[in-house]
Amino acid sequence: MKLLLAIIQDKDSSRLQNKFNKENVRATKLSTTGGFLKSGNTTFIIGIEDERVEEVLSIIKSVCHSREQYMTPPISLDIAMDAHSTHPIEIQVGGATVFVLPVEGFYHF
Ligand code: 2BA
Repeated sequence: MKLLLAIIQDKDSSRLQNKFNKENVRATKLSTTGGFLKSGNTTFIIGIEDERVEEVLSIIKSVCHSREQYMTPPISLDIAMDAHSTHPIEIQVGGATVFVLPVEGFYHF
């Protein structure tokens, strides 16, 4: 068995959840926050048999899209303590960041 941690964009989360239910993939959905953008994203915890890992990865790949997002870097001060205005920069987010971990034990009481 493997544990998948899939960090995806909120916009894709309902569709992914529906697809998991349809394909009988058991998952838990968490509301999370990206460390860089400091905005909301969604993390799915998925416990799945080894032979279904590729299937789950391709479901995630087919549902989750990458999108451009803009962020304004924090105002910086130079050595003379003058504030420099900063311009929004474009950032490519997603489709999905997925970790695949081995599972030592699985208990379902
Ligand atoms: P955030 O940390 O909010 O990052 C959002 C997007 O900002 C990233 O998209 C990436 O394009 C950019 N980014 C992140 N850190 C950066 C940096 N130090 N410099 C420049 N650009 C940076 P994704 O790579 O698609 O990541 C989407 C979300 O997945 C991340 O949201 C974070 O919540 C998670 N994530 C990505 N890599 C991770 C990792 N190695 N460990 C844990 N979580 C990760």
